[in-house]
Amino acid sequence: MACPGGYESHQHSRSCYKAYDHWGNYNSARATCSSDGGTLAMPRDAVTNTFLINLKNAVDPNAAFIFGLTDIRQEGPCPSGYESHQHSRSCYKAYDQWSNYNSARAACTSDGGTLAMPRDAVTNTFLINLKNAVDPNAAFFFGLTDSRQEGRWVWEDGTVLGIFRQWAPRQPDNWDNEDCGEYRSDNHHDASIRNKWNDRSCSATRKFICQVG
Ligand SMILES: [Ca+2]
Ligand SMILES: [Ca+2]
Repeated sequence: MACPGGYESHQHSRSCYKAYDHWGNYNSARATCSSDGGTLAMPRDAVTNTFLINLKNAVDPNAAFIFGLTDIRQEGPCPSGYESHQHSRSCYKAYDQWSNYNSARAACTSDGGTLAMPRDAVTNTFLINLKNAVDPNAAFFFGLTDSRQEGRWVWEDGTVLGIFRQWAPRQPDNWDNEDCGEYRSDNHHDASIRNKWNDRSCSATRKFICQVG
């Protein structure tokens, strides 16, 4: 069986598996697997379970590893005004109102969510389309900040920014102490930075995108 790069083939379960040597929570791990074209691993029988145990232990015998079993309800209606996105299994809303980062975060919290976290290209594109339908001329905050430690970018759920990033050229530049992530507008006069990420002052006034689930 042909497997994607870094994955090992397992004949018994007719699947390919990879034990990732980096840290994530359940949702970010699920998103990583999804962007590989798969899912979190499902050890449905003893043979597969043993294979996965050996695989994870070869990568790190000291770490705990998440696999694909949950009692979270994975599908369901989104809150009012939110759009469902199957790939990331979350709901998103681009707010057509101006706010600084902390007030935007509070608005998302009161919806039961967080500022949106575009962790992969598919989700990033979805959010770009969502915000541009609301206002192609505005910049929008999303849930990424380096306010706790300069240069260490962390998503709103506390996980560290991974390989996927869509900064505009020469960003983040921390110009005048910028610690909060924004999307540049779709109609920015400089076409090379349209819809790209920029670090912006957290006290700046921007529109914003929330995520629930
Ligand atoms: Ca900064
Ligand atoms: Ca900047």
